[in-house]
Amino acid sequence: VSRHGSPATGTPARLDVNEATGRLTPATTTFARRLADMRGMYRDGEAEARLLADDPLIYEVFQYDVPERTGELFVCTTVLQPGRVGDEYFMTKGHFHSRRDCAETYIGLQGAGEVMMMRDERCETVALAPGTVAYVPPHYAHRTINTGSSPLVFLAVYPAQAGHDYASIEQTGFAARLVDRNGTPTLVDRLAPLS
Ligand code: M6P
Ligand code: ZN
Repeated sequence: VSRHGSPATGTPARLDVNEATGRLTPATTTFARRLADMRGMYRDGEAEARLLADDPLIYEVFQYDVPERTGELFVCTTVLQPGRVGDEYFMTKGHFHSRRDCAETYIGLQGAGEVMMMRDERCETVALAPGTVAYVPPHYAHRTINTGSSPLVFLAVYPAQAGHDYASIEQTGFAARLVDRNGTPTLVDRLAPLS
């Protein structure tokens, strides 16, 4: 899946967000990640294997591309489905920015979830919902997690030169996980035993 489509020309634009679907128009890049696209990222391998038979859609991204130069801003929406792999909530892959000095802002539009952020192997979460803004400072890896029962939709804005560094998240993951413990989203260590 191509991460970037054709860049818009950098002229004034109006973008529309469909409140029901989260779809951004116009979007020059759209991509979807299914469970098979993030194999090994959830703790419960048996639950993952069971779900892979249907390979559920986890999330879609609708992005308005701009030239990848300093000063430009990417704008995109993400629609993250509700669900769990074992006791672990559906989540995005998560990434650092290739340019570590680039921040990001998430604006909640629908649903309820958390943004997990990590620096130096320490994780914290910030709630994301309609009417809230989560600020991801430079140098923090970030991932969103849907803790609700409907799609989590949010708008992201980030510097065009930021880039996505997935490698370290694919190798060692985040230091913490967000799991359902008797109906309550609970932050546990990455290696905590399955409940
Ligand atoms: C947000 C932004 C995007 C990111 C997307 C999905 O919309 O941070 O840059 O691509 O979430 O997250 P990921 O790239 O980690 O799969
Ligand atoms: Zn980012």
